[in-house]
Amino acid sequence: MAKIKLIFLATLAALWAGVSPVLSGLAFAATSYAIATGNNATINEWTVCNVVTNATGQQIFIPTNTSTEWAQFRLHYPAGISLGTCGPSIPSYAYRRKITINSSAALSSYPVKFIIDTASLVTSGKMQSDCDDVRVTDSSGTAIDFVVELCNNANTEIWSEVPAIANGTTDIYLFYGYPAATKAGNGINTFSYYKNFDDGSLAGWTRWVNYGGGGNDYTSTDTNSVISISTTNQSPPDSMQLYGKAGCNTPNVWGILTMAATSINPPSGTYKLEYRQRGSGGQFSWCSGGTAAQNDVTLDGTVIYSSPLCSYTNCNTCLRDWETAASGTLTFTGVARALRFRSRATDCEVSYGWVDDIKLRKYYSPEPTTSVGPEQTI
Ligand SMILES: [Ca+2]
Ligand SMILES: [Ca+2]
Ligand SMILES: [Ca+2]
Repeated sequence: MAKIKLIFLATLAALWAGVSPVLSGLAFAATSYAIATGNNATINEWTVCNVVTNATGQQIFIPTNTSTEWAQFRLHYPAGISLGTCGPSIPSYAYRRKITINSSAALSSYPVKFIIDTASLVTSGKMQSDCDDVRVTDSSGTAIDFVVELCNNANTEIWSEVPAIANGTTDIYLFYGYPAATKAGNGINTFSYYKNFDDGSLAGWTRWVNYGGGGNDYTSTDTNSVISISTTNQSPPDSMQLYGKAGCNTPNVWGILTMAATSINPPSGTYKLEYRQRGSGGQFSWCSGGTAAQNDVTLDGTVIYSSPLCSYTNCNTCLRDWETAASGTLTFTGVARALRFRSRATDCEVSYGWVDDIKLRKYYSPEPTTSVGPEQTI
């Protein structure tokens, strides 16, 4: 019995290490109790709140989300201690998670990304299979712009344009669990430029042909040059397809097929371009001797990203499968610039690929990091 008591005291001491103001005069209450109105939870499991405060609001307990810790708390709940505010709520929503942003600078209207396994949430019936019930708010519950990419996936990316990020930590909240919710949020409101082609439209994009010095298969009417919205064999669906073939009779001359958006003109500042790509380059052509194929991106004619150079000799290793590609740091000064995605090939080679989820976003280095808190039942 004495040994058990010692273990208990040691555990309690460790549990309350650093919170000495409340160690004296503990009065243990019953092992079950209600939470004050407004905390939106019941303390019958260990994912209710992330912070517990005493009667004066002093933080005294930060559960690490282990059943042992919460069991200790339940058994030895001191009088005069109440749960801190768990966080905002949205009517009809069942679940909430706190997303903690860590930043080394104060940033405004800055898009941050966090990753969450929505496939598991869909499987367990907690989230709509199309992620329509996803919402994001700031710490006061005010809705903020967001977009969901790769819904129903183990690595769903949710980008949120946070109005004010502090130098230090900033909390935002993810909500889900409302079967009647309709889709909200979009990339256009979240980023400085966004295109995911999910509307099946190439509006805003024009085909821009460059012979790269004389390639002979790329013309605006050549059937070897294909630009389309494609939904075939793709995940995610609905992306921009670029396809082209270089001439076989003009060796060592690039043919270039380009889709251009010339209206990229965000406020002055530092940015990064990011997008997904699949199957870029490296496809063996029906002619022998194809030597090079490549997709790249230019801004005012300067290459800001290149896929690996591929040919029939390394075709298998060159295949890409919805990898995320990104430019380096980009500077805009309030002048519209020409953004172009190019499919390039030379010497009988074929280059094709798909591009999706194109986003131009504010960029600060080092980028803020995010961590996703445990699910809280509202
Ligand atoms: Ca739905
Ligand atoms: Ca916005
Ligand atoms: Ca898409």
